[in-house]
Amino acid sequence: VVAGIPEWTSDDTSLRTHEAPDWFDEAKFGIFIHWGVYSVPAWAPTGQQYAEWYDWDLHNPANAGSPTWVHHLELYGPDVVYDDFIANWTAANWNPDNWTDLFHDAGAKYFVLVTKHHDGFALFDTGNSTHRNAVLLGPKRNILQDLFESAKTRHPELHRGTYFTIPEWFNPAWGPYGEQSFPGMPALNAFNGSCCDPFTGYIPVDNYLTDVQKPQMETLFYDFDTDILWCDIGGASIFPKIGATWYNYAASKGRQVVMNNRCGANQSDFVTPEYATFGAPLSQKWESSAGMDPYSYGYNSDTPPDAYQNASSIIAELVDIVSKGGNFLIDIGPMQDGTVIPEEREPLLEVGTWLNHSGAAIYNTRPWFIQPADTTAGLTDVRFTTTADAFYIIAISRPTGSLKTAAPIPITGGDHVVLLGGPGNPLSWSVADAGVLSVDVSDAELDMVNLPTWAFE
Ligand code: FUL
Repeated sequence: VVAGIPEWTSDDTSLRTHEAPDWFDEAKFGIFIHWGVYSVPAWAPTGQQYAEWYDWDLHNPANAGSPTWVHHLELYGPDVVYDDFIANWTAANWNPDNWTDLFHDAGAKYFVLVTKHHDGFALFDTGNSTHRNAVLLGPKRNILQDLFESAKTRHPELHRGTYFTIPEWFNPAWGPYGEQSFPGMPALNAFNGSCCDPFTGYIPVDNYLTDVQKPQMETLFYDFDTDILWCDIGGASIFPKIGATWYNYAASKGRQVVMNNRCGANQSDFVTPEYATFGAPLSQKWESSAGMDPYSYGYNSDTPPDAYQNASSIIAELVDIVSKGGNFLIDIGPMQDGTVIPEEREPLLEVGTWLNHSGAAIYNTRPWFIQPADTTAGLTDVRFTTTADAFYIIAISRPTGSLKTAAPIPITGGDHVVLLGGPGNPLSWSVADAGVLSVDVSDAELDMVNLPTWAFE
């Protein structure tokens, strides 16, 4: 029991009192990692389907004839099944330090590793719940452990999170619950009318919830001390029965943990729009996620290099999201050997450079949202954030002339305005009309920075 912190119990009334902690709200920017067996075939029709859904597109009879199914038949023939790719997931060039350095250099404050996607293949030791994992098969490494250890050692300030799917495609033990989450899910893997690839690594269990989900979630909670339980899909879930014990455990260690809205519970600490955003702040914390690929979290070899998001568009999205109270979880999809392709790595490093000079307008801020948000004179596209004693204006498009806020700003007592990332000289400004702020901008200065950001403090 920790003074001042309630003991959670496994009922909705109690669990509803749990909220996203301040560190999560203030972090704003995280990195998502989708890396698994699906990184071997690494294919989907670009812009239309997630490459990490390969197994589903291939083996659900309802998807016979899908672009992925056709691609697979042409390239590998009908006898190769998804689980045949397991042996080709080598992680041969994977150095977790390169990844955690990248997260840090990108300016992220947390990361979320996919520890088990819907294909049911875990990236950690799953004990006797299944042998379908990266310790025994494929890379033969405890990926989750190696990544968390690297982060702990090199960048302990990074919060460490875990994505965990609630259902599993084709797992015979999920079968009884299957239709709830994946309508049309067949009981067996079938391909091309014939049947069946085994669900490699499967150990027969009596109950998916108590014999698979429970021990695996508890491994994430207690062996890995995850800060973020980022569930997916929802549906039949053990979480409501075991979440309170996790919260109490974390609190007893002085940690505050957070869970999303896909855990199969009646409550959540934050909501998770996917490749989408909101038009205004919400009453609840939210976090938007997206791949740097136009429409895939896992690596898609079909995507042309110039289709990936560049740094300016990532920053613009981050700014937009943060100005409405959200976090941005941007995803990388490494290749099967562990390489992060330059199309994903380089923009992230540029985002880090921008955050280095302008991050004060992002981290630890609150939204200052006015309707309409983007009518500041001289700008077509502008966003605002604030702290107790600073006010930030971020221009998504290049402004001309002077800036003037469309409403009184939320702080008083500022005594200078500076362009972050600029030469540092104070700019001329004025506050009139009960708090409306005007700032003179110079073209020469604007040439120096991408997404110029002004601080009034
Ligand atoms: C979705 C999944 O189905 C996608 O593959 C991806 O993991 C995304 C973050 O969540 O629901």
